[in-house]
Amino acid sequence: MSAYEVNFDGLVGPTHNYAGLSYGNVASTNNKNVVANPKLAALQGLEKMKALADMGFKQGILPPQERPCIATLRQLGFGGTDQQVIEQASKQAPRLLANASSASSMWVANAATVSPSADTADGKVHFTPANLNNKLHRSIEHQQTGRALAAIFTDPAFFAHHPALPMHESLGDEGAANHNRFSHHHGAKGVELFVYGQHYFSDEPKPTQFPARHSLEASQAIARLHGLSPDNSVFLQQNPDVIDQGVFHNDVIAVSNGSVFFHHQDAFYQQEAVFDELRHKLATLECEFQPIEVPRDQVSVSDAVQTYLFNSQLLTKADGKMMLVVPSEAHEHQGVWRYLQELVATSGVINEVKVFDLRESMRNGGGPACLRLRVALQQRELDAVNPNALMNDRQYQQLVGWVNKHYRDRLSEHDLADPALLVECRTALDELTQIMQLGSIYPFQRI
Ligand code: SUG
Repeated sequence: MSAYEVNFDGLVGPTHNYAGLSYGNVASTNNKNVVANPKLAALQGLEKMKALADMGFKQGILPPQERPCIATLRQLGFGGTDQQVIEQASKQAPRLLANASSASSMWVANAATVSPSADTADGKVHFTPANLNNKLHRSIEHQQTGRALAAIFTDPAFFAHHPALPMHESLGDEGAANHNRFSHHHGAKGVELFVYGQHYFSDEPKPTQFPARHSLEASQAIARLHGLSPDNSVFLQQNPDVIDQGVFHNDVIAVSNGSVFFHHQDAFYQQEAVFDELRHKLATLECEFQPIEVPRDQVSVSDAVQTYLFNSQLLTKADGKMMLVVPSEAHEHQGVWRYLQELVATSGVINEVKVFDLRESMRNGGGPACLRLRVALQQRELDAVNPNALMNDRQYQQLVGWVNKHYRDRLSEHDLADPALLVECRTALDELTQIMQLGSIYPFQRI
């Protein structure tokens, strides 16, 4: 039976802005207070989804969340009407309001970890929303993420949904951005590679400047919950030095597809032993591990962070060759672009590069790979997915019209105090639940 990798992209929400909320994410810090264009951001994302769908790749859509998150602000003691909650928060605690207003759920590579049915003990696709506990604005995403996933992957015969892990640094979980899967083809049993920033309960090295958001303890818990076995799970530590240089998620420095692992020479700590383990476990599945290592003298870690070369999507085309989807920043950098030209000419595996302008998301540290959650599905599982969450001409036209109707083309941190923004967001999401047939996944009162 056929199987596919479906890339579900996060639809950018109406409150997309630059508030500098993510310490350790260089782009987020550097672009604090830049005026954002939510409409353009959402349209850039939709354009990527549509272009990939048109090329024949299976493409899904994940809805944004309600922001500002009134429930969070109420939990923090702001009361009265929703408008009064925003007014008080903007006067008394504008940084809390900024955290409650972020559209960060767009980066769905952090939404959850997904294990395909070929890998799990019960033969179901398993989902665990990431707790994202390292950043306040992201720690409030997981419940709504769980509701959205459950509204799209509904059938319990095929899909198993877990709650997020407990909210503590020792169990910090950033989801699929730190998760790679290797397999012969998308439907075959694979080996799942969990990359973590720190082994919390240990004396192993840790970054000294920026936080290690993701722990080994979290990765091991997810592997247990998803029913993976020691034969098909492997754990690898990120190099703490690269975290300190701005590699806050592993997908900023590595990307996998099939049996290929495209990664930077400095990405990992004690790489060799773990690569041997991967090679060995894959060999038992008759799959040959193919690492492609980018040397630091061709692309520095700083170039990788600046251009997001590795935050690319590596996709298998109909002819079996692979295409790398990169952001325009990688095209504009001479050295990185030279490297890519050489790669395409010589690698034999990756023979095409496709460039997308995702500047609005990139300014917050989110490239092509951050915007998508990979879900490998067998045909019967794909048939069970809510069809309105899949991209096609009709959904594209509807969503472009929806964005143009509801989104602002200018948003600064100052604008977050405007109570009209909440009404706009709710009106937009109310209409979106109908376009995507999501049922009542949003907790707010219908307008
Ligand atoms: O978690 N940025 C996100 C970017 C996430 C990128 N995802 C992956 N690498 N998979 C983050 O740091 C910035 C929001 C702000 O500053 O307003 C932000 O949350």
